[in-house]
Order: sequence, then C-alpha cells, then structure tokens
Amino acid sequence: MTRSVRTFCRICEVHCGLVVEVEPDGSATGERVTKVSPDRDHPVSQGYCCVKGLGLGALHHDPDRIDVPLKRVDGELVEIGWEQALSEIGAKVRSLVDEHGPRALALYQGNPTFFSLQGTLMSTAYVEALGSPNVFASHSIDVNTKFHVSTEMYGLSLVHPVPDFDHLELFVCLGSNPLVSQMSVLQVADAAGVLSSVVDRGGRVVIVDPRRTETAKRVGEHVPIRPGTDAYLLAAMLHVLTHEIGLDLAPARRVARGVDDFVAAAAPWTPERAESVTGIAAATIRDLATSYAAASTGSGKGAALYCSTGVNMGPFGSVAYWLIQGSNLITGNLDRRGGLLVPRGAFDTLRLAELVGLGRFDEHRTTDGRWHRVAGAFPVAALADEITTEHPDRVRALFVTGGNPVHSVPGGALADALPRLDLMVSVDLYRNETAAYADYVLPATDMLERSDFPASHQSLQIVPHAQWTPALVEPLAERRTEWQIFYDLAIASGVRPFGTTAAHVLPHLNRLLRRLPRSPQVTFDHLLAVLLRWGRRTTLGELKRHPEGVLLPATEPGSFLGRRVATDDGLVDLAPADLVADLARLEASEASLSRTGVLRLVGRRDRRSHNSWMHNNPHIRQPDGNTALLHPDDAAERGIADGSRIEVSSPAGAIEVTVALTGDVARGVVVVPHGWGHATTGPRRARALAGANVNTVVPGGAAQMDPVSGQAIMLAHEVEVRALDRAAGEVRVQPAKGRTGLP
Ligand SMILES: Nc1nc2c(c(=O)[nH]1)N[C@H]1C(S)=C(S)[C@@H](COP(=O)(O)OP(=O)(O)OC[C@H]3O[C@@H](n4cnc5c(=O)[nH]c(N)nc54)[C@H](O)[C@@H]3O)O[C@H]1N2
Ligand SMILES: Nc1nc2c(c(=O)[nH]1)N[C@H]1C(S)=C(S)[C@@H](COP(=O)(O)OP(=O)(O)OC[C@H]3O[C@@H](n4cnc5c(=O)[nH]c(N)nc54)[C@H](O)[C@@H]3O)O[C@H]1N2
Ligand code: SF4
Ligand SMILES: [Mo]
Repeated sequence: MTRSVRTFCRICEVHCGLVVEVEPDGSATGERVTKVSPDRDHPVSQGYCCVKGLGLGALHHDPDRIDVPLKRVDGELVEIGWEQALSEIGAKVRSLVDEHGPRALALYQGNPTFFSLQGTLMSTAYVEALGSPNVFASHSIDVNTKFHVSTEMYGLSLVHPVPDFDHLELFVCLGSNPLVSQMSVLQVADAAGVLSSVVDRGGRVVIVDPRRTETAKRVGEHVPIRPGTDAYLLAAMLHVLTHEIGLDLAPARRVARGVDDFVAAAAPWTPERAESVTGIAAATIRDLATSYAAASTGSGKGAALYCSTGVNMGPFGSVAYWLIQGSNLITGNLDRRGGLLVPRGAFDTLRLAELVGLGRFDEHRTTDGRWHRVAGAFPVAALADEITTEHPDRVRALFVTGGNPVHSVPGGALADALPRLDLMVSVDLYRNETAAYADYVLPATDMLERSDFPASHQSLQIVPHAQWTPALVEPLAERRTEWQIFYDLAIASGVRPFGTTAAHVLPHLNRLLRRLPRSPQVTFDHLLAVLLRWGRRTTLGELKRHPEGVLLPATEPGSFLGRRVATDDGLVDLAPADLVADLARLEASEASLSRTGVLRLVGRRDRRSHNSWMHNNPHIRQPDGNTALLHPDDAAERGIADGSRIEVSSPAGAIEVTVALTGDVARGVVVVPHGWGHATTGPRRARALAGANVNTVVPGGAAQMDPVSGQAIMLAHEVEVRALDRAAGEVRVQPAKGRTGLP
C-alpha cells in the first residue's frame, strides 16, 4: 500500500515541510520513494520549498550513491564489509593514537553535518572520547566571523539576533541573495517573499551587493558596493549616527559595556572617506544612516542591519559583524519589536554540548598556538599545516563527514597535505573530490533514512517551531547513520563515546549516555526525548502526534538583554579587545581596496545546486557549469566577448570558464560560483558537467584568514582575467591530483 509520510528537508536552513510518498516494489527493502511534495500543512513553510528538496527521492535512489563500505587496494576503491572496515579503521586509529598521542586524530565536519543532530553529536563524541581536540568544521569557510563575534559580545557562539520582519520599517541586507540562498544564520521560509511583504506594507529594503542579484531585481533598492569594503560602509554609518546625528547612548550604557570604545571605532570614517573605498556616494551613506536612525528612534517602528556570506567571507568579516551587532544595539533595535529578537528554541541549543559532556577542548589551540576553536572547531584553513608541519602532535588520521574540503577550502593546500596522512576516511553519500584521497569511504544514510531534530537552527527561527521526523524508509543496501557509524568506530577504537561526561551534566542524561546500548538509533531518540523534556516547551510525544510540526511561543521582545546575555557580568561587550585592535587593518587596507582598474573575485549560488553536492541529482535540471559574470566595459578593455572562454587567475592558480557579460555586475568585479569542477573526480553524472573549481584561484593559508576568527578570506581577492582562443564548450581538463583509482 502507498504510504504518505511527513518530514522536513535538511539541505538549507529553511527546513521546509515535505510530504513523501512511498510505494511497495520488488526491491531489497520492498519500497520505493515515488514522490516528494511540499507540505501545505506545515505551520511555517506552508507549502514553500525548492527543487533541491523535491529531489530528495532521486537522491535516495541515485545509483551513483555509495551503498557499501569501500577500501583502497592498489589505488582502487573496492567493496568490503562493515565488520572489516570498522575493525581495520578502529585498529589503525588505536595504534596511531597509542604511538603519537590523541592529536594524531582529526575530524572535519562539513556543512550537511550540522543539519543532522545524529551526525554532529556522535562524530564529535568519537574524537573527544579518544582525547583529541582536533575538530575542524565548514563553518570556518562560512560564518566563523559571526560565531566568534557573538562569543565575545554575548558569551555564546550561537546567539544571532534575527530580524522581526513582521514589524520592522527598514531592513539593510549586506552580502546575501535571499531569493536564491534563503539566507543564512536565520531560519525563514520564502525569504524573498518575506522581504517583499516588508516593502508591500510600506517598509524599506536595501540590498547592498556588488551584483544586482536576483533578489535586488525583485525587491527593494540596490546599492552596489566594491567587494570587501562593507566594514568601511558600516563604520561610516556608525560615524553619522554617533558623530553627526548624536544618537542618545544612555540606553545602550545600561545593557552594554565598552560603548565609548565602540563609538570611537567610527571616528575616522567619515562618509566622504568611506566613499573612496566602498564606491558608495557619501550622500547615499548619509541617507542610509539617517533612515536607520529615524526608523529606530522616536515613532520609528524599528530597523535591522543584517549581513551574510558576502561579508563573512570578505577581508573584514568579524569587524563588519561586530559593527552590525553594535549598531543594532546602540540604536535600540536589539531585543525590541520591529528590531531584532533572540529566539530560544525547544531546548537550549547553546548548552547542548555542555549538557552531553562535549566541548571540553575549547581552550585548546592549533599546534602552532595560532588558532583557537570557534563554536567547537578549529579553522579548516589551518588543517593542511596541522597535517604537514613536523610536530609530535601532527595530524595523521583524518575523518571527513558530510564535507568536501578538497573542493570547498581555498588554495588547494589540502590536496597536497592529504596524501601525507596514514589514514583518511570519508563518510559521505557520494565519492566526492575529497574521497579521491580516502583509504576508506563509508556509506552514510540520507535524510529520508534517519530520524532527526533540527537542533542547530532552533535559536535562529523567525517563527519558533519544533518538528521531529522519523526515518521514513529503511536504509538502502549497507548505508548507516553517522550516529551508528561513529558509535561503532568508537567501540572499534577501544573507547566509549561520551565516555568522559563532566560532573555538571544532568544526572539522568549522563546515565542514559553511559548506558548507550547497541541499538544506536533507539538511543538517539531517547536522548532527544530527554533534551526536549529538559527544555519544557514540547515533548517528543507531542512531536510524534504532530508530524507536520508544532508552533512554539513567539519570541518576546525584552527577553534577552539583562536576562540571557551569557557574559560574566550579563552585559553585552561592545568593545572586545581583538576586534578593536583589528580596526588597524581597515586603515592598512584602505589604499589597496580603493584601487580601481583591477578585478576582484566574488561568488554566486544557484537555486539548483548546493555548494558542491547537488550536481549528480537526476531530478534536477543542472545549470550549465559555473559561468562567470563580467561587466561589458571590463570585458571590452580585455578583448573578451560574451559567451567566450576566459582564464581567471591569481598567484594561487588558474581556471577556465565561460563568461557572460552583464551590466548587473559592478565594474571591477568578476563573479564565479563555487562548488563546480568535478571533471576528473566526483560522482559520475556531475563529472559530465562543465565547470571549474574556483577555489583553485582563491588563495589560501594563514595569510588569507581573518586574524580574529580564523574564517578563510574567500572574497574580494584581486584576480586577472584574460580571453582564451577556445570556443565555448571546448574544455581542457586538468589532471586530478590525489590517489586515483576512481572508475
Ligand atoms: N540554492 C542554494 N542555496 C543555498 C546554498 C547553495 O549553494 N545553493 N548554500 C547554502 C549555504 S551553505 C549558505 S552559507 C547560504 C549563504 O547564503 P548567502 O549568504 O545569501 O549567499 P549568496 O547567495 O552566495 O549571497 C552572497 C552575496 O554576497 C555578494 N557579495 C560578494 N562580495 C560581497 C561584498 O564584499 N560585499 C557585499 N555586500 N556583498 C558581497 C554576492 O554578490 C552574493 O550576491 O546559502 C545556503 N543556501
Ligand atoms: N570559493 C568559495 N568556497 C566556498 C564557498 C563560497 O561561497 N566560495 N562557500 C562555502 C560555504 S558557505 C560552505 S557551507 C562550504 C561547504 O563545504 P563542505 O561542507 O566542505 O562541502 P559541501 O560541498 O557542502 O559538501 C557536502 C558533502 O556532504 C555530503 N552529504 C550530503 N548529505 C550528507 C549526509 O547526510 N551525511 C553525510 N555523511 N554526507 C552528506 C555530500 O555528498 C557532499 O559530498 O563551502 C564553502 N566554500
Ligand atoms: S533546500 Fe529547498 S526544500 Fe530544502 S530546506 Fe532549503 S528551500 Fe526548503
Ligand atoms: Mo555555508
């Protein structure tokens, strides 16, 4: 009989409600996913979703998925059984840790890991149980800036006030393309629709972006900016607020410390001075700042400044986020209706690690002493050095779960470093580019095959709600959940995960974790039930009765400041020392960022792909590779024709892509999407697509990391662009690095 079951998508932050139809068939599991549709009864997404979510059935049945454990033998990946894989890997890890100490072991958690509570918890528990602090994560090539700044200002990495879109009067959006990406570090369904409704009720939406994006074409006003210069714009807006308008700072002083030092940060940056760096007219900067002040004070209904990856990945991601958070606070918008609110979630995600006894390595640093952990992980841009630098503690065994760092990290250093490992294990759905370096590739379940609760996003919800999903179907073939894989790896390595829970952990949770039985799937739901009971806002029983999800109480204005700020004195720190010190870089980079006549590299996302991993999905009509975008005048100066092949290069490397000329892109900017270039490695269907990996051109290494947060600087680098003689479609494939042996 056909079953129709409810679940939610876990590809991006929206977590859209979905209805999945499953029909009996003659396969090994006896069932087939026949249809995925949006769930109109979902209390928040209400029928909204995108093609990636609708492709989950095709992802589940994709014949190119890895279905059994693989081991590299004489360069080839060959099929082996789970018993063999676990015992061999466990024994190798044990001997490396015994010989070289716990830091020989490292883990990289990629983006999908954080959309799987099972994967996040158990993979972390595995390395921590072996005594290693070496967790690296994709948030250091995405949002480390935000996590670091919030840790300093609010005492917790996951506090990110979310805009009150229903009431605000002005929304300034820097470095995000909501229509395509659905934004990040906040959870809102149909982001562009929500922004349109702000405009429809008379509000103002300003999109600050070097490109007239899909979003900017549909909603609000577009303000083009020179790449990498948002911090100068924000400093100049703060200058107008504090040095020209003379904002009343008394309310800020009651809830924050460091107000004067924060205001002083803006002193040098007059709108006139910022104009020559940002390319935004001083009058426009003044207009933005005065509208912001007017919307925030007196009878103003509230305003919010927001930034996303276009700022995070730039040269001043941390300073920019700090200026945004501080400006939202001193204008009185933080924790007020119409400004920004701080949601709680069904339980306190922020204390989750502490609760389950993880995160005990937060004081540790990389072996060179240079980088600290942010939100529980070291920056992945430092990983290559941790592998290659001669040191007793150098990394010798690496697990990569739900990630593709060879592709996603700039500079290419990992491709040179990974062959130096004694053991490399990839846990993934596909043989991606990183798996080309793996000794073992282990098949993970996809989201239809595992139960879940979206813990890492619950404190970022515009509309607070909770939803639990069961595993909808039996795992196909030999696929296993990360919960089970890393649990079994721990046992095979001679340790128990969560084995060292600290004394402050809730006693009943501690007991539960210690009893972790052999059926890990059952245990995950037990753990979740305890966490939800502890949060007192809903129960697992209630979520099971309402598979479409339940609404939680709306976030109350006034519930954060003076109540939930987690700094020692309960005050927001408006002037963390490292951020104040980093202001010197603004002065130092002013001249180089003001340079005209050069081209700076930025990125772009596509509705149909997700970083490097939707390109194999047969349900999705794939884009034609990663076409670069260039302004016609910049093209003319270089003799480049529309639709021709170009070379984009930097001292780090060069790629060939096809170019489209468009006035949507500001002068001095070249746009190349990331995640492409699977030509010689990567899953089968994706390999057939044109495209090149832009991270070959983006320079990597310590010099290209945000000094305060360790975030890789991936935008606004100067690049050369030149015409190639080749016709469009004619591709020269560069040989792959790494251990080969892929079919
Ligand atoms: N369809 C789809 N959706 C996705 C993803 C995907 O790959 N595909 N990825 C998901 C992930 S992992 C994330 S983190 C989020 C990211 O979500 P967003 O942060 O919204 O990411 P983008 O869509 O890349 O938008 C970034 C914008 O910043 C602009 N930009 C570049 N440089 C600068 C600059 O210096 N200043 C300013 N002001 N703007 C600049 C770019 O032109 C671009 O329009 O999206 C998520 N959603
Ligand atoms: N130049 C440049 N580089 C960028 C960016 C950019 O804008 N420009 N964006 C950055 C951003 S925002 C991000 S988040 C990173 C992403 O960087 P990564 O997380 O390192 O890489 P992804 O491409 O997201 O690869 C995710 C992998 O997880 C696998 N996967 C999917 N679901 C599951 C699952 O349930 N379990 C397991 N085990 N595996 C699964 C997929 O098959 C895929 O191989 O890339 C960053 N890199
Ligand atoms: S990928 Fe698409 S369907 Fe999935 S959560 Fe994001 S917007 Fe929704
Ligand atoms: Mo991301």
